[in-house]
Amino acid sequence: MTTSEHRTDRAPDVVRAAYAQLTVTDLARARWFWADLLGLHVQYEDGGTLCLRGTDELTHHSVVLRRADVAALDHIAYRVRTPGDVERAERFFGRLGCATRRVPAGRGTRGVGDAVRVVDPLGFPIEFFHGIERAERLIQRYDLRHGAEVARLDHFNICTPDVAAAYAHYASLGFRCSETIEGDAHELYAAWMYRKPTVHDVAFTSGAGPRLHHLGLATHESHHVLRAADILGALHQEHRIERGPGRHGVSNAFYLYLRDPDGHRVEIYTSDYYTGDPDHETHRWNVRDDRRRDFWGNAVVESWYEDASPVHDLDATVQPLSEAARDEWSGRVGADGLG
Ligand code: 4SX
Ligand code: FE2
Repeated sequence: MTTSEHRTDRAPDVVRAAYAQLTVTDLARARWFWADLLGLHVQYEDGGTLCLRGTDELTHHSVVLRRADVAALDHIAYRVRTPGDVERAERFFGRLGCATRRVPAGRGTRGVGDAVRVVDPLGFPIEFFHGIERAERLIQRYDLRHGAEVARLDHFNICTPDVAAAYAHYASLGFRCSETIEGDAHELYAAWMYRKPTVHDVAFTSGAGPRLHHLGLATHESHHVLRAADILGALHQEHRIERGPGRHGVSNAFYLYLRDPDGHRVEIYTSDYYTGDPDHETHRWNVRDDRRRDFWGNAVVESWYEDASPVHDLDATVQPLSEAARDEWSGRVGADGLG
C-alpha cells in the first residue's frame, strides 16, 4: 500500500461536535424556547427552518430546527479538519457497511458546504462536513444578550443499548474517553468521549436506542443556568424543568435539564475542565457512587433515564429501537445485583 492510499484509509479527523438538526412540530413555540428563553441568536429563518447559534460561535449555526409532523433528531453533525476528511468519513463508514450519502453544498442544511451523511453502526444519522458559512462575531455584543445567554453547543448525549460497542466505535474514530460509569466488573453504563479538549463531544447513556438523549449547551457562568430556571418559574413553565440545577459528579459541570415544547431534552451546562494533555487519563465512577450523576447526591428523576427523542434515517423516517441490556435507573440496576 502506498503512503497516499494509506492516508485515505485513516479515520476522518473530527474537530468537534458542530450542530444538531431537530424536527419540531410548531416552529413559533420552538423559537420561544430556543431563542427567547435559551438566548440563542437567530442567524436565519424562513417558514420551515430556524438556524441558531450561541453568543461565542463564529459559524452559521449549532442548532437547526425544521418544522415537521413528528419531533425527532434529523442528524447530528461533526466538523472535520479538511475537505479530504469528508471523503475519509465516506470511506470509513462505507467500509463498515453503513449507508452513506453525499450532500453537496446548497443541497443540505443551509450554510453547510460539501458533506457526507451516514447512518453509523449505532444507528445514528450523522453528518460530517468541513466548510460552513462564517457568521458575524457577536462575542462582545452584550447589548444583544438575553435569556440564558447560551455561548455554544458543547455536546451530544445519545442513548444506545450497548455502551461498550459505542465506546469501541468512537475510539476507532479517534475519540478519547474522559470519564465512565462502570459496574464492579467494569461493565459500562455510560461513557464521555471527546475530540475537542473538554470533557466530551459525545456521551452514551445506556438505554433503548438509537435515540437522542440531549443536546448540551454551554454558558459562561452558573448564574446563566439559574436564570433559565428563574425565567421558567416566572412564566409558570416550571414543568419544562426536568432535573437540576445541580453539580454533576461526572464532568464537574453545573447543570440544568429542560424539555422543549416537543419534549426534546436540552442541558444548560457550564464549568467542566480541560482534557487536551496527551497523557490525560480516564476517570472511572462506580455505578453505586451516589455522587456520580449529582455530586450532592440528589436523586435523578426516572424520566431522565427513560425518555429520549427518536432519530431519523437518511430519508427522515423514524428508526426502530433495540432495547438495552443494562439499566442504570436505581432499583433496577439489579440485573447484576447492584442498586
Ligand atoms: O449525570 S452525569 O453527572 O453523569 C452527567 C450528565 C455529566 C455530564 C453531562 O453532560 C451529563 O449530561
Ligand atoms: Fe450532558
